[in-house]
Amino acid sequence: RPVRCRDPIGDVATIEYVLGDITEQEVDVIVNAANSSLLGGGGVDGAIHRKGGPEILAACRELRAGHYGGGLKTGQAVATTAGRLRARWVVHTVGPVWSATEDRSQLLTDCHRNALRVAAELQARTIAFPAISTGIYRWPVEDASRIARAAVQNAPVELVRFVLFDQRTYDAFARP
Ligand code: AR6
Repeated sequence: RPVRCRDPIGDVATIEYVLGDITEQEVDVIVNAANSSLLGGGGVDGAIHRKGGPEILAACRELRAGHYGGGLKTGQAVATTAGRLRARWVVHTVGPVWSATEDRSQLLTDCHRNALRVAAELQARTIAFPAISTGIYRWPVEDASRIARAAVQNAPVELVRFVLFDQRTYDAFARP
């Protein structure tokens, strides 16, 4: 059963935290923690393509054949259909790989802000984010949660939902 927690400091958009699977969410936009190829991968990316079906990959291939011939750069975001998912769109973004020697936090902020901008352009009102970069890209979850929460302040939508896949990640994000 999803656990919900309302963020008391979110001012414009409601910000909530759910322990669960992002592919199940009934929101306008689901954000995918993709890679620059846009052609799929593991983690949440793999789950979105598996459950959303081949229409999403077909749309990604079209992007690669057109404006995104060189792939999607880290921090940028682009929308496709959500295929068979309950959401209307998937917004793909590429998180930075964690680095112990270089501060890449602006790129993690950019992921969130650019995904929100694309969502607003689509006139989406509700959006769900996974914990971008905290899996295969190894970003420490406490630090990633601080950056992600700050990045969605004053979001141009009605609802921002962070969907966290395990208890430890949920606890980091939902902490007051
Ligand atoms: N719902 C919500 N969160 C999930 C789900 C799900 N169904 N599945 C995994 N997570 P990751 P990254 C969590 O690795 O670190 C891919 O191969 C997961 O537990 O998916 O940004 C891409 O193609 C973790 O908390 O994304 C890239 O190559 C969070 O989602 C690379 O991984 C992010 O983990 C991107 O790595």
